[in-house]
Amino acid sequence: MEDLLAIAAQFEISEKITAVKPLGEGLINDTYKVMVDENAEPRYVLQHINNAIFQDVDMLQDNIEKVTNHIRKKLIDKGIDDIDRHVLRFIKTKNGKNYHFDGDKYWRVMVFVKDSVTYQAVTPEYSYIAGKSFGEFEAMLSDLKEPLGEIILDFHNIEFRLKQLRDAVAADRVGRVKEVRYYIDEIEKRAEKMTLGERLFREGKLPKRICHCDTKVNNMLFDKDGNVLCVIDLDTVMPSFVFSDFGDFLRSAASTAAEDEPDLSKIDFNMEIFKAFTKGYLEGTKDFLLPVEKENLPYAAMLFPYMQTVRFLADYINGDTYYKIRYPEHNLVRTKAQWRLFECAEAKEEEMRKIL
Ligand code: GN1
Ligand code: MG
Repeated sequence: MEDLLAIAAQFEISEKITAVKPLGEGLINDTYKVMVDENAEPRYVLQHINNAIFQDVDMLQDNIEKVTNHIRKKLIDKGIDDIDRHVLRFIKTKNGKNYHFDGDKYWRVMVFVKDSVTYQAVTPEYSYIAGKSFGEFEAMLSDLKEPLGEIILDFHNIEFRLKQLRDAVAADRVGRVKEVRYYIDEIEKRAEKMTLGERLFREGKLPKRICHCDTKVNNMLFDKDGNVLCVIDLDTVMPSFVFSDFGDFLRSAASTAAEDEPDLSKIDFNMEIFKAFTKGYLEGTKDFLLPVEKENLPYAAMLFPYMQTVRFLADYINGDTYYKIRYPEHNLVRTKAQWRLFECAEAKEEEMRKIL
């Protein structure tokens, strides 16, 4: 175990750090809270950047710096005070860098957002607010002039994700394919339908915009009165279809159970959440959203449980090399849960279109 106190001490932190403790439940990076007073809220957040996944840490941190600076300027222009609660602020190292490399691992530090809470599940009311906030996040970034690097190539490209699954199946590295044949076949039956977005893009009909690309419920900070403070987990901010932010939020928010719920009977796609989130999102994006984007929001709601099934399943077949797992079958359980969610969303496609 590394000396987390010593790592935190590499950053421009003037207070005396008293403790560093685990925080949150991301599947990729390891996150810690940095305490300067045991009886108060944490003051900073320390993160170990998963360098196997984010291989270009310079690009990663530069992207985040461009995004947060851009948003900060907009908020200042709008006269918002308490800026550090409305956009993440990263702390430089004592050498003026935006991350620290300890010879083995990469680390970064940001300010802990005061008096903030995260949720694993939301009500329709909170979904409406979240829809508006993610829409406004995209709107704020729509005039970002500096180009962002594509931090994970083809991150939300479903054709690419299907190819990864097919490669995993062909290699069958750990002999798990026979056990999951049913899911592979069901996925393949929908492959044509679910790759619509990539086709529209090639035909020049669908744009890419700067999106968050990890709009899970727990990537949004709320204050104690239910107002959204800011969006966190900015690693994957990059050009994508707006379907990414819309679909991935509903994948976590509209699901009536966790993404790794073993009891499939508990999983459904909640239309009240869909309705409320869509209303907020359409308000937040009213200045730029094209008809082709709006029309295909029900497709986006199906695409993300579908894509996440493909990703969890590929990782299971590959022998669990990407996502953190807590038990050997974890990626299989996740696959089944996401597939059930996909089927529920698919069954409600018409209803979604009517609501729109
Ligand atoms: C990962 O790091 P975390 O848990 O916020 C993943 C997302 C998946 C999600 C599934 C870089 O996000 O794409 O949707 O797990 N992030 C990356 O829970 O792959
Ligand atoms: Mg996260």
